[in-house]
Amino acid sequence: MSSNATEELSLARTTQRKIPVSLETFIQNETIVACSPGRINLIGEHTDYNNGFVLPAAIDKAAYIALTPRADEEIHLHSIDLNDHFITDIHSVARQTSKSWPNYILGVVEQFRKKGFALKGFDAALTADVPIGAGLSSSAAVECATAFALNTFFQAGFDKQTLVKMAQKAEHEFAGVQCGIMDQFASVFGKHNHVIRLDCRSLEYVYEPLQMDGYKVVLLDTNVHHSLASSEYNVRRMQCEKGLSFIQQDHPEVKSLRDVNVEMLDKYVKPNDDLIYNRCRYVVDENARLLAACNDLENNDIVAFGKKMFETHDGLSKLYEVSCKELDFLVDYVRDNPAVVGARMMGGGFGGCTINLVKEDRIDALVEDVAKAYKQHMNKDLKVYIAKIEDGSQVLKG
Ligand code: GAF
Repeated sequence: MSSNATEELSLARTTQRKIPVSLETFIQNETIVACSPGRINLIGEHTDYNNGFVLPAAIDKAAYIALTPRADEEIHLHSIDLNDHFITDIHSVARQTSKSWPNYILGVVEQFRKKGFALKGFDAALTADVPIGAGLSSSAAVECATAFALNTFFQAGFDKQTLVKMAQKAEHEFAGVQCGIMDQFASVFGKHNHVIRLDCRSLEYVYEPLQMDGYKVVLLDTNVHHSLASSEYNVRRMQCEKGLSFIQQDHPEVKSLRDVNVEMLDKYVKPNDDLIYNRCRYVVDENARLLAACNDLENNDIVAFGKKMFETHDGLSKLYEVSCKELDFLVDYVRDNPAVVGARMMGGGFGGCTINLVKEDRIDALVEDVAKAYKQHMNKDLKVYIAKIEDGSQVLKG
């Protein structure tokens, strides 16, 4: 981190995103346009639903929704990117099994209904440049953009935290993933060039300036998304709860894995179940690792921070078992490369991106090398994104 005045000034800048050209034909006088970004997470993976800490940031890639009131009671959804249309009416808002994308909008509509708002007909057009299945939380981006647009539509006046929780509920109830709060929180609360150190229990947070002199956050996309991602995610959540229940028999005051230490795991979980022990051990280690990594950031010790990212990956791969051969390959391949100080899989797992801290002047050479090796060993094309850290949700036209 730097105390340089010019840099501090530029860190404080906010970004006004622009309405995508593809959305323009869907905009009339009374149309509301909102957007919400995808996210990265520097460290603290699978800790959010264990009431622990996370260190995410919102990125430049976002979902945009244009919402126009209709005179009738119908809801017409249009996905510009998928060139797909979905029609329902205000009395039939329900989780869809035939196609998934409408769920991310309808799930949020349902949350407004549950809060007592009488639904009204509308047209919604959606476009996003957050890659789907890349672990950058395209679903949270759509949910949060929808929540922001509907907040204006209903003149509901909900604060950001309420909208985050409504978007998370939509993911639980309509997408069927029992996610934690990280993705929606980062999407809404993101801040230009800052990471969010979020306590997922109290929802207290601090913005830490992300200044990594000479390094950049590079995302290497495996281009795979294994289908067990959401089912295994829910299984991990249950496994954490199971581990907790062993401890709670003697320690009812312990409310989540965030309150647990290794001694407790050794005493109460290990004798009962080795697999559950491994899952819980990863979470307990990761929470401690995140807190130590925050000190590294404070001390501007990017090398120490990066080392912890590799440790996180090893825990996710071997103890938590949410990695896959493509993610492991990408992390192992850069492990001893002096241009890379840290790398790990990011997000829920079973595909998507690795997050890498790479020396700026070595990025091109690294990408060329990794892409070639990835093609050779995994027979797949690598996609690469340089993460730009931007602001969270915005209403672009109210
Ligand atoms: C997914 C979930 F949506 C988040 O809540 C979080 O648990 C993450 O996986 C893993 O850290 O993105």
